[in-house]
Amino acid sequence: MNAREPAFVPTSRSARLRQMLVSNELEFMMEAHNGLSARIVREAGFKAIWGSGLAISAQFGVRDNNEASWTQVVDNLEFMADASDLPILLDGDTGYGNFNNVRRLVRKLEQRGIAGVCIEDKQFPKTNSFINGEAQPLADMDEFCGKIKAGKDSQSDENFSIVARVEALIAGWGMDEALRRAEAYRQAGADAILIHSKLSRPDEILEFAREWAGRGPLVIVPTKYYSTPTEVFREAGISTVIWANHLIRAATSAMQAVAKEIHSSETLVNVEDSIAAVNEIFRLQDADEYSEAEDRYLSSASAGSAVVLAASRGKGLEAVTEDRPKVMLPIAGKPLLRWLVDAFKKQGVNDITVVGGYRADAIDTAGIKLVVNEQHAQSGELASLACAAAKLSGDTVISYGDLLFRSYILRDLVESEAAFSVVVDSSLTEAENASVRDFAWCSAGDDRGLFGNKVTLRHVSSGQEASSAIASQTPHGRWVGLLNVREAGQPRLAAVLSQLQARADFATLDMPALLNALIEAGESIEVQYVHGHWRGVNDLEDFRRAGDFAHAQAPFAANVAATDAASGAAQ
Ligand code: SPV
Ligand code: MG
Repeated sequence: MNAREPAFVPTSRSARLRQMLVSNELEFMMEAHNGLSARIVREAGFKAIWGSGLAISAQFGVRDNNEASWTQVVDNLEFMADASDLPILLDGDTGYGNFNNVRRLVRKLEQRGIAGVCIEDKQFPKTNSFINGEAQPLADMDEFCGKIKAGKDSQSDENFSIVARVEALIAGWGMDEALRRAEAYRQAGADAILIHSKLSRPDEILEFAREWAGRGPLVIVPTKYYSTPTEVFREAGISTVIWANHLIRAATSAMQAVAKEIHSSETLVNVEDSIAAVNEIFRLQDADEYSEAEDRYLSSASAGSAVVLAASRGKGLEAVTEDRPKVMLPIAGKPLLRWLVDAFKKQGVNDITVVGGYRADAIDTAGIKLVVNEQHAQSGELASLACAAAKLSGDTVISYGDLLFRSYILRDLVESEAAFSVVVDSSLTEAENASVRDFAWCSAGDDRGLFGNKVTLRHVSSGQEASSAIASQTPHGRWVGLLNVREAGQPRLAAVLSQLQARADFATLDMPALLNALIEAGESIEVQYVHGHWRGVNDLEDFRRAGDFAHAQAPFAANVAATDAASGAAQ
């Protein structure tokens, strides 16, 4: 072959295993014993996996004496084959019975995508070769040849490999017997011979290889003669080296050390930095692929996502927010954020990202993803929103973090088909003081459902603007802090947000600035009017009243009258 031509890599696993066996290069196989270790073997760069009988038994916590049934082994192999696209050579012990068991085993292995099986010339049930190997009876040679023939005759994939393992050296029957058996197995159709030794030096393996003289591929397992330089195997013309049990042993010592440490110290703090991060486990499980598939296949079923802005301490609430952000203030027995998250979940909005800032460490609400606006002290709502830019896809509700509302408000909002829609409270048209923002001017006032008119947003008062022409007119209500963006609106939202991000004063901008920029960019923002039925928590008085409101939202609340009070609701 031309040295510059890349080696042809066959696509099927069985063809790849066969190529490894027959190639003139020294090849290597690494033990794996479950799906996770199979994936780790692939990532380390190995070309094939040894499905070790010892390691698979050990991970089940049973002995290497065929205590795990062969179907349990095959089920385990299925996880390994799913987790890694490498060829797997199963250590099939003695073939789990006579020729007939081997036939069925080969068919089942082919069905599960296993590339080959190694069978050893001992008797069922076997014992690991390193446990009193001399005492173990060998199989009758002719009977074992029948098993090899039966296996080869029952494979439907021509590349499926059967490796015959010669135990004569282990059992103390001598070199001549080992060679006699190996030749018989080759003639019976074995694709390779595994010659096993329990000596700490490679001498008998090397002698065997010399006598064998390249009659067929030779596979070795240097567990006991591990200190032999690999170059020696290469020079001896060995086809494949199996590193047979090193991952189960590595896992065992790591688990023993960590279990012992946690037990004695009664804390996790000493081990956290020296073990795989939970995210590393997720990566090995390919969790990202699941999320992508969810986006692809579940988008219509899922009710979208939410981004909750929760970075602020809360002006006027300093007395109660020393150790927590405003969203973690307790309202009627649970944090404000919990009420909000529960409200989202009730509408099937389960993918909830909260942007924290001030005392984000105190946000420990279950069922959310937390991102942190590290610049919260010097920046405003849009800077916080930008921290969650990656979450702005699909149907998304953007919400202030300090809201309580009746459930129909969110239900109606998420059901809106408009690319952009907001909730405006028409009961609030007068500010208690000039600094209050979020007043909304719309294309028409609230007709309280009489005419079913479509109303759009024209302007929302922002904390930044000095005064605007429209602000001299009475507003139509107050934006409550809920914006629904449909998937179709996301690219436009992203475009407007990035224009604003280019501005020097971006750090000071609030959500109304975004709504106004969308309107200026020609977007239509649908208005859903409500009349009360929500509360914002902006000062101690709001905080006090929010408790009554929240109590009334709880199931079977007695205090229903409190729910209708809308005055003072403010963001
Ligand atoms: C195994 O890995 O289960 C083997 C190799 O059979 S050995 O344990 O070295 O015999
Ligand atoms: Mg074994």
